[in-house]
Amino acid sequence: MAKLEILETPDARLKTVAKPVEIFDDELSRLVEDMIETMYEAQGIGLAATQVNVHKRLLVLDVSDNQDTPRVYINPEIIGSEGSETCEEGCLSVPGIYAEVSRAEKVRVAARDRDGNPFEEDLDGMHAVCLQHEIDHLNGKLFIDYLSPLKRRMVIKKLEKQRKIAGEKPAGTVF
Ligand code: GNR
Ligand code: NI
Repeated sequence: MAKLEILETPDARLKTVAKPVEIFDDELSRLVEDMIETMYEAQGIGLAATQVNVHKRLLVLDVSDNQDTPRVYINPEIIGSEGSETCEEGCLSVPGIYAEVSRAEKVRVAARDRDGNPFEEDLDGMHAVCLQHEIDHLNGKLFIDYLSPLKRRMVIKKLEKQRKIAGEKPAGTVF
């Protein structure tokens, strides 16, 4: 198993629209396992292939309390939705930023599992929020794209500042 590198905004590769998975083979299974491991290591509740620079329609998530129930969605499609709900979101590709986003409250999703078998599910709560967030990644979209232009500029400024601080040597360190 291998931990994968997670792309961070403003990396243009995060804007790539992912292509459907056509071949369900061992290579895909390995990618699924690596994505699950990467999600847990990064302490995320979801991860889209786009975030690890693989532009295939595949995502993993785990919204369970004990982080012991990974779920895999390949070629996911939202085939029904109802209601709307606002939730504070974060993203491994937008570190340190949290903002309220409004999405469908309940969704019905059609997808395939890692063996290529189709399934459908009705989701709500955090499961529905996370699935919609991950499908956005597959379409090249980030949660900050929903913010007003002003708020988004503030977020980008904050990210630049965070990055500058992270790149500085800690005070007193002699190299
Ligand atoms: O870890 C994550 N937490 C989260 C919180 C609220 C709404 C969505 C998410 S997904 C995010 C992991 C991530 O960036 N997935 O793409
Ligand atoms: Ni994300």
